[in-house]
Amino acid sequence: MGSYLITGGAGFIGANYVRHVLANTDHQVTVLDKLTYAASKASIDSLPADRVTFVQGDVCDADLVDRLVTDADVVVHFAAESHNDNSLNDPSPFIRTNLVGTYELLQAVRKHDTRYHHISTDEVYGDLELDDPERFSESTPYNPSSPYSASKAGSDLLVRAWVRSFGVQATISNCSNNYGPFQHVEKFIPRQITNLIDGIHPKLYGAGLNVRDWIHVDDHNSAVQAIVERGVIGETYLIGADGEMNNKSVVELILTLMGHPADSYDHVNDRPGHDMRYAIDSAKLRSDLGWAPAYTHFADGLAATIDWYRANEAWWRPMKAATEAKYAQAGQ
Ligand code: NAD
Ligand code: TDX
Repeated sequence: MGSYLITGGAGFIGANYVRHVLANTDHQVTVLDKLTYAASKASIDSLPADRVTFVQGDVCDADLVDRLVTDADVVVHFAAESHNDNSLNDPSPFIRTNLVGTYELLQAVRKHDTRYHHISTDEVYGDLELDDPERFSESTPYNPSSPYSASKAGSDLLVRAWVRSFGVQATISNCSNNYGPFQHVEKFIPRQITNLIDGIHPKLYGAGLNVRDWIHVDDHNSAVQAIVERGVIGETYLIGADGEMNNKSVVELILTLMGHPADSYDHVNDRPGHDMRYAIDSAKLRSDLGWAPAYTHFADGLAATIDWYRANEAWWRPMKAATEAKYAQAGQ
């Protein structure tokens, strides 16, 4: 039995990861989360108190981070400012949390020689043309487009430098777009599902031809666990489930699954600098660590996600009005 420190465990992927660790290991978990607007304490409130300790705090708080890392065998760092649209309106919390927060964690795991896994995104690689035959791989050069992706790219590079210069016991994963339960309604898929529940048309940025490579959050987390347990120190692993689809097709599928005509959506203002396409080649993860996704049919995972939002309105309702008010200001 070991002790995991999971940062950002009250956010979307982190909360699902805490559940994954509880269900699949006998480890104790401490969650460190600032409880920003993106968090929902309710996502982890019902978990067993004898296995999960919650600490409200900031990853930029060096003393707190050092104290929590002292007691941890493994640190998995999910905490971040995560939404591209917000990073275009105000980059400052992205620079602070994503860069300074990662720096503080690296200093602490360096001091205590603690195993560290860094959660990152495929957006660090920039974007691909729609007809590019290549996908992102571990050797693709970094080329981030937005303040969010630039801050994540910088945090990845800090990890690589701390491995090389200080021998920190770290691994990095870069994953594609996640969907599933407990995702904030600002994000594309839950925004459209909850809009339809509220009788509002889905909102497509621009022409909707941008492609994302969708993966169910449980598959992301099973890959993270494989890397934590069996990954080679100093290595980067790309996580993806061959789920490329353009935004228009995703909206049409949501509309169909929810019993509406497939064309009843609105086009709204495009995102400035909008990345065209992300696509992950996860061959290294599959061959080196024997990982494979459990969700191989996007429509099935999406239908289950729609059911979850229908059944858990009490979870997302408190965030919905403020989120839509912010989008309305941007004409989105
Ligand atoms: P999220 O926005 O849902 O959750 C982020 C969590 O971090 C929140 O609970 C928030 O309160 C917490 N947090 C923010 N600033 C903090 C700080 N200074 N100190 C402590 N806690 C803080 O994000 P998510 O979608 O769950 O993403 C988690 C991680 O996965 C991020 O690192 C993100 O870059 C990465 N990622 C996300 C996706 C995706 O599709 N959502 C894909 C690939 C990688
Ligand atoms: O209402 C919308 N309409 C729309 O067309 C919203 C919210 C988004 N979009 C488009 C923009 C993107 O092309 O849908 C796509 C997905 O948008 P987001 O959910 O905002 O995700 P994205 O910007 O692709 O980034 C996500 O995946 C990578 C996560 O938010 C990041 O944290 C992760 O790193």
